[in-house]
Amino acid sequence: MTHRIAIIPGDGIGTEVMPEGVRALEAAARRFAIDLEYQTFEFGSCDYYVEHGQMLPDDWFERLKGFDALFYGAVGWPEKVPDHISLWGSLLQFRRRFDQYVNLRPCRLLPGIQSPLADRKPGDIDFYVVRENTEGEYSSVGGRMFEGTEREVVIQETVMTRHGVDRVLKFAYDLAQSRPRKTLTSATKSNGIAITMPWWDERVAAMGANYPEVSVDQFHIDILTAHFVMHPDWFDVVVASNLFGDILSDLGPACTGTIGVAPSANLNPDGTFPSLFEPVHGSAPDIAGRGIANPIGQIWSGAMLLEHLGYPEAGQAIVKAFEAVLAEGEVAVLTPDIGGTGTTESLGRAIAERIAG
Ligand code: GGG
Repeated sequence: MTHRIAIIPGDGIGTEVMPEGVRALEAAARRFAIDLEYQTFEFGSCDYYVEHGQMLPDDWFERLKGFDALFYGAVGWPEKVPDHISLWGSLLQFRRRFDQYVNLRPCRLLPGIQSPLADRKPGDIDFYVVRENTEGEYSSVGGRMFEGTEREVVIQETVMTRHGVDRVLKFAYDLAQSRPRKTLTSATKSNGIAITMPWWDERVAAMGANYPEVSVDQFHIDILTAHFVMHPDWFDVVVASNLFGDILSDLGPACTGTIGVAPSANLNPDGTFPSLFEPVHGSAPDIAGRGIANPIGQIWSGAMLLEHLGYPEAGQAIVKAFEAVLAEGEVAVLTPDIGGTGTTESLGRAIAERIAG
C-alpha cells in the first residue's frame, strides 16, 4: 500500500529542517518496507504569498484532501507578510478545514540535553500537551468599528462548543487512561474568564465521569506556567484550550532545554481528512539561512506521522535513533542550540544512519 505524503516546507528554517525530516522518513521506510510517495508544494509560504497575493491557491483543499498525511515545516516571515495573515492563510486553514481538532504535543527531556531547570534528568519530564485546535480563542468571530477614530472598538470572541470541547477532552482522557500514571491536568482560568472557562471546567468534570481510573486536577493558567517551570515532573497529560495549549507547548519544551526538538501532530482522529505533522517551532528568521536549526522537531514529527499511519515500530525506531545520537553527544554532529558545533544536516544525517541500523 502506498501512502501519499504532502510536503509543505513553508518558511525560514522550515525549508532547512524539512529535508532532514524526509531523510529520516526515508530511512525508516526502507528499513520497515513502507511505501511512501511524496509531493512537495510551494504554497503555504510567505514567498508564495509575495508572488500570488495569497498563502494558498484557491483549489488547495481539493489538491490536498486525498493525501494520507501532510508534513509541514514552519510558517511566517513578518518582513514579507504580517504574521496574522500568513498563519490564518495557511496552517489555521489546514487545521480547520481538515478538522484537525487535536494538537498533540509531547514534551520529554531527552538524553544528552541539559534542561535549564536544575537537577532534571531524562524521565523527570515526560508529558503530553493536548491542545484544542479548531476553535476557542483562535476564533475568527469579531471585528473593528470606527477604525482610526477615538471611538475605535475591537472585538474578538472566544468560541467554545460542546461538540468541539468534548471531543478534545475525550481524546485527552483516553490518552491519560492509556498511560501508567493516568493523570490529567486541565488548564483553566475560571476565576477571571468567568463565562467560557467555568463551562470548560464543567465539561472536564462531566467527561471525567466516564473515566473513573483517571485522576484529574486543574490549575489556572498563570500558576500552571509557574508549575511547568518548577515542577514539570507533576504532569502526565495536560489538556488546554487553543491559546493556553499553544503557550504551554512552547514553554514545556523550553523547560527540556530547547524548543527545537518539540514535535506536534495536528490530528483528525476520525480519519476523514489528512492529519498534519509539524515541529512546534516557527520559522525562526533570526537563524534562518545559516543551516544550524535543530531538525529533531521535524524528525520527531515524522515519527508521529508514521505512528499515525499505523507503523508504531517505524516511529519508535526514529525516536530511538535520535535519542541514541543525542546520548552519544558528539559535539561536531549536534546543532548549537544543544551545545554542538554541527549543522542541521550533520545531525539529520547522523540520525538517518542510526535509523538505517
Ligand atoms: N511549525 C509551526 C509553526 O510554523 N508555527 C507558527 C505559529 O506561529 N504557530 C502558531 C500556532 O501553532 O497556533
